[in-house]
Amino acid sequence: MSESPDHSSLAPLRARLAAIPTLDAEALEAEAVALLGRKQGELTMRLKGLAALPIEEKRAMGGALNVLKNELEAAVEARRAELAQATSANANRDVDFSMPGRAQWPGTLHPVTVVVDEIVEIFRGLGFAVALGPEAEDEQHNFIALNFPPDHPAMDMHDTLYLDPEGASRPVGERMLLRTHTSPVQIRVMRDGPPPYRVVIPGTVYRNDAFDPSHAPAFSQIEGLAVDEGITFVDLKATLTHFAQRFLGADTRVRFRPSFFPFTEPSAEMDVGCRLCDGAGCAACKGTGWMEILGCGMVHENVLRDAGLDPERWTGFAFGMGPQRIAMQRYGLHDIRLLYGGDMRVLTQFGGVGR
Ligand code: 2NM
Repeated sequence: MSESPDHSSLAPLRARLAAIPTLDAEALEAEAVALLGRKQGELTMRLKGLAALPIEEKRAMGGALNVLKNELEAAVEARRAELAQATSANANRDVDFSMPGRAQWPGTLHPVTVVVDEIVEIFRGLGFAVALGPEAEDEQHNFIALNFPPDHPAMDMHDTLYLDPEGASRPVGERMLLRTHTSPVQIRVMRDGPPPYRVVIPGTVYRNDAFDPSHAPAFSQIEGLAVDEGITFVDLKATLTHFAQRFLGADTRVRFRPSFFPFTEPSAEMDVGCRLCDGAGCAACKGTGWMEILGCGMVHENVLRDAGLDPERWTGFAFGMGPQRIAMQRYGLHDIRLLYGGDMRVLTQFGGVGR
């Protein structure tokens, strides 16, 4: 190409060279005739026109036309070859190149996954590691090691999904069940080796509840545990306040209310200022100006002792929260069932991308 003299009268022909149709055999052959046809072809006509030119111009233009003719012939041949290949590759296929493409349908993360990932990332930033454990547990890890008294109502068949009904005859403590919280994983962490521990445990937990607007038989939980020398309620408050402000915004207000759990003493619920009414009181916060976001407390000394830790040396705090409830608060959903069954309206509105 670089050999061809730059002659402006050849520009329109060069433009047609670039535009030779690629996918339409009929149009290609018509253009080949229009350009290179022996009788009326554009190039033939120009070559014939050379006769009228003075000798100097005749030589220059003749050379340029011959170069262009070679290029045009090569280009037409190349397009013919491309077409032949495309045609044979698709010979046995019913391909319609004019059909519009199918719309892309990229997947999204479930809104609960988005919430779980965000929570885990905040605690990872504080030095917490992720720990995981089995969903089929024994009563020992799920209840007894957590300071539940043997007659606690949560251990009733009405509340907990027991596995292997014949195994109900096993000794209390050895019966198998679907874990009702992720706390048994904390027990496993503590029995696995000496403190310090800083772990968060995301996972699915099970209760003997039917689906209704506020209950599901299987749902997610995230719990956390920090045990070390000298950990106090101040560490609990500072850590969980930091979490709330990272998760909901730096201006988020928190309050701790006394509560009760068998495995912590003292125990508390942490509320955050309602974002919808800014604390004034609305339907979302039932007029209180506050929304409960998690439960927490200092690990009960019975739990530490049972896990082989001396409560005079080691202390710790623990907490637990429900990502479905948090996702419902965040996305304004009033029925937990919307988060189950892959409802595309929920997934496309509130789901996230990437992981
Ligand atoms: C909660 C609230 C408060 C908790 C305690 C423990 C353990 F194993 F360390 F004793 N695990 N999880 C805990 C404490 C969980 O969930 C609402």
